[in-house]
Amino acid sequence: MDGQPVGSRKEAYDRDGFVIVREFLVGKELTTLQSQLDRYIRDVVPTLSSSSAFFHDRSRPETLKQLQHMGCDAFFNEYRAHPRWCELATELIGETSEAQEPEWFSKPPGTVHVTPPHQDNFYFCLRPPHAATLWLALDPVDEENGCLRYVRQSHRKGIRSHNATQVLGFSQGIFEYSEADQGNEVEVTLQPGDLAIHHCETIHRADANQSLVRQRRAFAMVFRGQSCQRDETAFDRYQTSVKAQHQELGLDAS
Ligand SMILES: O=C(O)CCC(=O)C(=O)O
Repeated sequence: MDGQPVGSRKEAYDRDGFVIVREFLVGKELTTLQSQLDRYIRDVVPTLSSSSAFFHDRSRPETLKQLQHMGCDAFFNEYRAHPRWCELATELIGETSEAQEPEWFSKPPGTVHVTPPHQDNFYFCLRPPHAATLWLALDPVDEENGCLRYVRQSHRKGIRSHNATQVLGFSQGIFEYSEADQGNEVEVTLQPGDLAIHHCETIHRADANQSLVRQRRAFAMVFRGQSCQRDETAFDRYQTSVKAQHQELGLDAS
């Protein structure tokens, strides 16, 4: 996707279920975040349980593909309150919003790792669905290395049925992903420091990284509006399916 959407950011987000903010982080702010991520991966990841750091192959550190629960680290816990992120999330969600624990996503070159079509709120179970994911590119991201693909306006049509996948980190996906969904996909091409923001009910997916040399890394924070409540029954159901997947894959319980 090239250029800014027509209209204000909030209008585009409400209409399409996503919006792109180019050069959201530049210069020292971007390099500081990148060097803190390097530190975290070097010093903290080796101490984490297998449910906080996902690898394609744990014996090969270069195959690290996803980090969650990053609030265990002082820098990343404080980063949740970063004013520019909080102000943008509050503007788009339309109410005061708070960041959850930061996450990191990677599709290391030479691995086959697709992101199945899904809606984040199938996982979060928030009512009303006043939440958004802010996804910051750390590398140039395009079709070759597995850019995000959003289904335009899918956030207005409710939660679709999801089924268990074999993909660690994305335990549930939409199996009935139609040609119409594919026809409404928007490919999100980004440069490092560009930000893609999606509503928690926007369907999105990504292909595997086809390149054998290019990285495809991103840092993300989910923001929840203050009016959101978690539907605990639905969330328990989801957690049970995640635990079953982790057990099947031989990961630590948590
Ligand atoms: O980076 C990816 O491929 C997936 C990210 C994602 O699904 C999300 O942040 O909601």
